[in-house]
Amino acid sequence: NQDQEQRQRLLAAASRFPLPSGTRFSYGTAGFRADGATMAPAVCRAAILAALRSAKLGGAATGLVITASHNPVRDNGVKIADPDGGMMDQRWEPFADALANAPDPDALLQLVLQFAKDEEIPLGGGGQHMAQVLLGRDTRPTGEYLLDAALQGINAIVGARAIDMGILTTPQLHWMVRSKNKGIKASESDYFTQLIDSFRFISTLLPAAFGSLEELPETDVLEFLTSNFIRRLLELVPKDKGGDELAKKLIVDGANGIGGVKLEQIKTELSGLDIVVRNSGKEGEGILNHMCGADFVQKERVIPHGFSSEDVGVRCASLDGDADRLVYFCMSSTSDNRVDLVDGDKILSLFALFIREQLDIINKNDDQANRSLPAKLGVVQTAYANGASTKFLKNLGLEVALTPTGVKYLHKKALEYDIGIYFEANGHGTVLFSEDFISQLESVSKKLCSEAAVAQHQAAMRLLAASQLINQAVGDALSGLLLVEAILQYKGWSFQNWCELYSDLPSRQLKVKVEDRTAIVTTNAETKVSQPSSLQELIDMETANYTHGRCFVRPSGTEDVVRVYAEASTQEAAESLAKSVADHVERLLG
Ligand code: G16
Repeated sequence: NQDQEQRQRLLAAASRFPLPSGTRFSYGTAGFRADGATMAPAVCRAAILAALRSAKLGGAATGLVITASHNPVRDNGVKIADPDGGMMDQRWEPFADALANAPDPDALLQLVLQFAKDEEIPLGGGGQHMAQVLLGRDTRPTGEYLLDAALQGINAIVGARAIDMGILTTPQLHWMVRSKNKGIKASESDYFTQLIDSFRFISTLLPAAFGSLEELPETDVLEFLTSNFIRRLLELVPKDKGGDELAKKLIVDGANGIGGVKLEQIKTELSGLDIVVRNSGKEGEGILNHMCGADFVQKERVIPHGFSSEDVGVRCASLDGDADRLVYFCMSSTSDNRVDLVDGDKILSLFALFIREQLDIINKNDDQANRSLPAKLGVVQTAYANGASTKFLKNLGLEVALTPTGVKYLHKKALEYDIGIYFEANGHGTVLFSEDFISQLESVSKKLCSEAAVAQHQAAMRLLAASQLINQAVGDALSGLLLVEAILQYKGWSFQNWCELYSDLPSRQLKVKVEDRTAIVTTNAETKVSQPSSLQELIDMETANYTHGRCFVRPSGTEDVVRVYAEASTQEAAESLAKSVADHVERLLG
């Protein structure tokens, strides 16, 4: 019978990928990660979990991406997407941990049966497709082998269907999961169309194209969500308004990962941009994330591999290995190997400025109590946010919230706002527009249209297009890059204008290898150490020696290291503070 078949399938999958003795997986900042060659048991079990999660939620699609993102090429891992496209609900993390570490097939079977009972998950294939999981993977050599482990994990749940979407960026897969569950077309070409159309709309078309607003067709929310409206608008626009003659050069470091590959596919359709991809992942160009990519550039602030003196003065961007992080940089010379960095904090600041500007245009002349579009706009950062950025955002009058590291925390917080902008300094983030706010924006834009309030109407349209462009599921380097470029084009800003929004406080980040990084426990959004108790006293003591000193330590959730972050009034001071605290960490835990 079906119950029997369910048991047998689980036992078979667990026996196929046994957990080697002594192995322990831990669900970290963004799922499981380890040496790729050891990951099959964790991937198979994470896939069982993704299928169970789908079954629990009435068969809504979940997602699983095989990637270790910014980690070295030999590593691999899994990220799990919930039906809304965000990271898996944190309440399931303890089960994910237990499942990944079940010592033998029988223990795994009992764990699943008990969990299914507790969570009232229907098992045994009651419906035709009681669960579906979309699968994606990055370009790592262990990806294909681990895909097989994932397929077997999904097949271990009777009635579950695996849909392999191929080699993708992590945010593409998250976007597909979200779109599929909303009943929107969810292929890669739909993703590209949405990005390209909304980018063109904000950057070049809207400011210039419409002499008469009578030409604008009626809209509704669904049309916006499917992007048809933007398509129709583009059809109305004369072909010569594309702005290609002013194309600006942008060099993109693809980290030798999947992001560069995807950008190559769409770059010729991005009007106003002349994109050159370096570290594109092509044979012979270099190793994934090695001396290149967003993590390298943001942490080391040096010129990535593949760039030369010919690139001095050109605006450059770096993606990470699975293209969910984005930073910008520019080289003023090659003599000292340094770059001027625009990190996630400054991307956030640009987005916040743009959005605030559009809201102000819409609400122009309306008094505080009687705004056309009252909006709760909030920003979310982590302890890594440069102090100067937080000050800048607060000076704009914005509410700034702090969460622990990990998009799963920032995303959740950002959902509390009408427009929630979240970014980690490392370049991972996005802008979330609530559906209720989108509806309001749409009706306001219609009203403004009939009143022929041109500037206000256009501002509303820009925000609607931004909500289309920027990935609503998760941080996405490609959509982030296009929103940055659209805003820079719209504002007529250079890299320098953007850089000068504020000056970063000098900072330094170090990694310390210790025996057991979990010995460090933090509190207050990771700004303080609670264990070992003496460590916080030592950090406070060191920090007190520096003007504008700030320092914290936390165990990484993606690498086997403790991270130390320090800020101070000079670069030397920041380096010295980080170093002295790193020494304490090493002495206490080494
Ligand atoms: C992941 C998470 C990010 C986090 C980063 C570093 O990024 O998605 O939210 O900032 O790890 O985390 P940790 O400091 O705990 O190692 P990615 O790009 O590697 O997936």
